[in-house]
Amino acid sequence: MNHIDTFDFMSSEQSARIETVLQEERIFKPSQFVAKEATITGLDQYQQMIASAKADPDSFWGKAALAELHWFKPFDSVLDWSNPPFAKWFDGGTTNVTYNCLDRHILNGKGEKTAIIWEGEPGDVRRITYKQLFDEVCKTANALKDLGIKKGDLVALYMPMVPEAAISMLACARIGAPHSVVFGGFSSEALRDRLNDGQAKVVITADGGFRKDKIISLKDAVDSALANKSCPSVESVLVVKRTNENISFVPGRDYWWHELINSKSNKCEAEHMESEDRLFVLYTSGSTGKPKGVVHTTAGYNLWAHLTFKWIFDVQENEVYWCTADVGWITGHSYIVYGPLSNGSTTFMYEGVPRPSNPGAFWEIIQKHKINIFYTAPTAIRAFMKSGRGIPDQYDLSSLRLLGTVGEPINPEAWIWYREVIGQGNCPVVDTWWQTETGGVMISPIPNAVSTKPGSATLPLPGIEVDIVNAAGESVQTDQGGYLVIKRPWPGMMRTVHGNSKRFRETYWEYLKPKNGKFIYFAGDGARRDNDGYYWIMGRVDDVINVSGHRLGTMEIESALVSHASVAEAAVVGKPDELRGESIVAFVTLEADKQFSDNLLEILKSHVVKEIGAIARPEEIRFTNALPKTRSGKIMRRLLRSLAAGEDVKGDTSTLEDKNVLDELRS
Ligand code: 7RM
Repeated sequence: MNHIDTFDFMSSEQSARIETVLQEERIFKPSQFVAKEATITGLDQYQQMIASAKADPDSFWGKAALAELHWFKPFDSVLDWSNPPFAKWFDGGTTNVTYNCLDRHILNGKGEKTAIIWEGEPGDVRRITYKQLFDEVCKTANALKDLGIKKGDLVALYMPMVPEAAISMLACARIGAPHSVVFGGFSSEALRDRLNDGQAKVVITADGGFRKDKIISLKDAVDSALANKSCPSVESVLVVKRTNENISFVPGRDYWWHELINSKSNKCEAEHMESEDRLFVLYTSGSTGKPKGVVHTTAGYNLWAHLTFKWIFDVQENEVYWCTADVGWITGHSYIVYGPLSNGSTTFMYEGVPRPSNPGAFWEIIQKHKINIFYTAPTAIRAFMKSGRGIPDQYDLSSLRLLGTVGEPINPEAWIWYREVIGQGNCPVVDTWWQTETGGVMISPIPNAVSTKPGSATLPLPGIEVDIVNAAGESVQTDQGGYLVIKRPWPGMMRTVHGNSKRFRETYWEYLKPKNGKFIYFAGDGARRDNDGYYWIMGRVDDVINVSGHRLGTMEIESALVSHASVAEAAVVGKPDELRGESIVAFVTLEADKQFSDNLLEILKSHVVKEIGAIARPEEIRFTNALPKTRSGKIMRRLLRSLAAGEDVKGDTSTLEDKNVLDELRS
C-alpha cells in the first residue's frame, strides 16, 4: 500500500489496519427497516441539514436549542468564541437539565411512561415511570440540600449500576451541584485522587455491587479513601443498600439512602441554571500526568446529548433502548441517562456484564425485554464472536432494529458478524466515534440517510467540521493517515480541565499549530479519509492505551509501578490484543538491591490493581536491566511497542543512547 503516506506516529498495527480497511469495499445502503417516524428521513434531508449548519452555524444551533430544550429564560447569543479555546454557548439563557429530562415529559402527559427498566445481576427487575423518577429525584435533591449541598458544590458518585446512580446524577443536576461519577472498578486510591482534585463534599455509594461472580466492596473502598482525613473536603457519605454486605458506619458522616431519602418531600423546584454552569466533571486519562477532570456545562451538553441520541438512535415511542456501558464512563452519562431521558425514551439499565459462566446473558435480556436498539463495544462483540453463534442463535432477537458500537475501532469482521448474527442481516450498524471530551457522538452514520462501510465511522454529524491534518495543521490528501481534528466549536465540547485551564489549552488546542493561528481541536486519534469522505479511525496516537474500550494513560500505570519500593523505572506500552483491542505490557527495572522473581511479578501486578483498579492490571511485566532511551533521556516507546508486539524493531534507532539495551530486551 505504497500510496499511503504513513506518519511516524503510526505503529505497524495501525498501518496494518489501514491496509485491511482499504481492502474493505462492502457498502450497505440505508435500510428501509429503520424507524417508522424517523427524525432524519433520508439522504436529502440529511444533506440539507449539513448544508444549513455549514452556511450559518449560529442559526442552526440556535434553532435546535430553542426547539429541543426548555428555557426558563431564552439565551442572548448562540456562540461566544471571542476568547478561544474557551467557548460560551447560549449565553444569557437559563435552563435545567432535569426539567428537560423529567418535568416536560410529565407535563406532556407521559408521566406513566417507563423511563428506566433495570435488571440487576441476580435477575431482579425494576420499572420506573417518568413520574416515579421525578419523585425520587426530587426527594434525593432535598436530601442533598439537607446535607448542606448548595449550587456549585461537587458531589461524587461511586456506585454500582443501580437506578439510584441515575437518580443521584439527576438530583445533583436538579439543584445545580455538579456531579463527578467515579467508575466503581477504580481502586480506593484512584477514588481518593478524584475526590481531592474535585473537592467533593458528599460521596454517594452502596454497601456493595455485583460484578461478574463477585461482590465489590464499594463502601470499604470509600472508607479507605477517606481514612486518616485524607479527603478533608468530604463531609458526608450516602449509602444505598444493595448487597446487604456488612459495612462499617461512621456516625455523623455516613447515612443510609433509604433512611434519609424516603421521608423527604417530592417537591423540589428545578434550579434555574445558567447555560455555562457546570453540569459535571468526569475524569479521563491522557498522555501526561494524572487523569484530567473534563468539565461539561449545562445547556450545550444537554443539547448535544439530546440531538445526537435523537439523530442516531431515533428511538420510537414504544421502543426500548439499551446501552451496555457503565454510568461511570461518558457513554453512560450521555447515552444511558441524559440523551435518552431528555428525549423521553425508555432506557434499559443492566447491572451485570457478560461473563463466561453466563455467555447468553445479553441475548436473554434482549429477548426478555424486547430491546429494539442495542449499543455496545467492539470488545464485547469480539468476545461473543469467539464463543460462537450457537449461543445468540438460541434466543429470539427479532425485536432488534438498530445496532451501535462505541469505544474503539471495530474490525470489519466483527462489524459483519454483529450485523449478520445479532442483527440477522436487517439492522443497520452505527459505528459512533466520540470521546469524553466531545460530550456526545461526532462521527457516525445516520441510519436512514448514510450508507455504511464495515470498519468506518462514516461521516461527521451536521454542524461538525472534521479534518485530517499533518503536524503543521494542514489538511492531508485522501487516503493519507494524519491527525483527526475538529475545526469548529460544537455545543457538547468540554469547556476546560477542572482546575487547570492551561492543561486544557495545551493538550487539545495547541498540540497542533496551524500557521493561520486558528484554534483546532486535536482529539488524540489518528485517522484517514477515503474517496467518499468516509472516516476510518486508527486509534490513539498519544500515550493512551485502549483496553476493552477503557482509556488508560501509560504514565498513570508507570507511576503506579514506580510507587512500589522494588521498582526503579517503568515504561508501559499497549500490545495488540485480539479480544481487548490492546493489552498492557510493562517494562520494569528494579532497585539495585532487588531481585527479579515470578513472585515479584505478581506483587507488582496486584500493586497496579491497588493503585488504579483491575482494569489497569498489566497483562505482562518484563524485567530488564535498562530501558531504551534517547540521548536526552526519553524512553523510546516506539521500540518497546514493537518488542511487546513481538515484531522486529524497524525504523530509526540512531538516537538510542545504548544499543546494547535493545539486544538485551530482544533476548
Ligand atoms: C466514547 C468513548 C475515547 C477514545 C477515542 C478513540 C476511541 C471511541 C471509537 C473509538 C474508533 C470508534 N470515550 N474510540 N469510539 N475509536 N472508533 N467508534 O469511548 O473518552 O473513553 O475514549 O476511544 O481512541 O479517542 S473515551
